[in-house]
Amino acid sequence: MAQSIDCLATLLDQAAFSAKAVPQISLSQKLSLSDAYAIQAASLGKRYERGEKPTGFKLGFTSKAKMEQMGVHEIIWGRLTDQMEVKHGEELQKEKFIHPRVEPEIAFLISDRIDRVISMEEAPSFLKGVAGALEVIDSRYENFKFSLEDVIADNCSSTAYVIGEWLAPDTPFHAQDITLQINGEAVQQGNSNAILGNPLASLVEIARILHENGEVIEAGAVILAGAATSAVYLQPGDKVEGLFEGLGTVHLTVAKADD
Ligand code: OOG
Ligand code: MG
Repeated sequence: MAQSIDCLATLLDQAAFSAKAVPQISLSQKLSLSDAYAIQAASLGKRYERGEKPTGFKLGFTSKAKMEQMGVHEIIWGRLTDQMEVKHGEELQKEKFIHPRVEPEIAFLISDRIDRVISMEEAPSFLKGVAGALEVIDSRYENFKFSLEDVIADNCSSTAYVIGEWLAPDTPFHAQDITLQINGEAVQQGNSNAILGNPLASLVEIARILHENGEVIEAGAVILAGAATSAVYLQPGDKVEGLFEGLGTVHLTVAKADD
């Protein structure tokens, strides 16, 4: 018998909480897109009950590199919480995750509540800041494999994020080179225009999708525009740097295995 939305939300929440992978839901039951977003909302509800606070939204599969790496070709969105934010100088404990990967992103800080569709021309007026960022994703599914509906239900693999220094919103972030470096070696290279042609399009897109879903973006929210390159698995002791042309460097350290 098919499991209920709430059972599946508990399954995914527990998988994240205990860092233990579960089989893909789509292998045993059919989910619609609206079921998938309902599971996501219900599983986040469990985090809020434990005291986590929403901090914003993320988009996924906004670049070709990501779509091809994961075999999903539609834009998805997920929810960020304060517990996912890696504070300055904090190390990531790999054992708290299943199989974490890191990817470079552009982040926006929202200045005013957005509760409607906005155009590309007016999008800059909703920005309080822009920054380079690193997102850590950790699919709760075995082997990091999923269908479109599976990954949406799993809050789009969201697990942690680091934001670089917030810069003025008129700092150029379009068509800027991005390099993901691990232990001093460039492991991914891309450009911010790989994100929907311009990362600002991610903001326009999420405003539209959230409006259709009856959700709003609050002032002070963080938006992760989606990775510009493929994601790379993290190992204990890794020193990760996102080098963002015009936006500076974002650092993330994974604790050594014996720390
Ligand atoms: C899903 C999340 C995708 C992005 O930036 O494209 C994403 C995944 O790849 O596990 O965060
Ligand atoms: Mg991402």
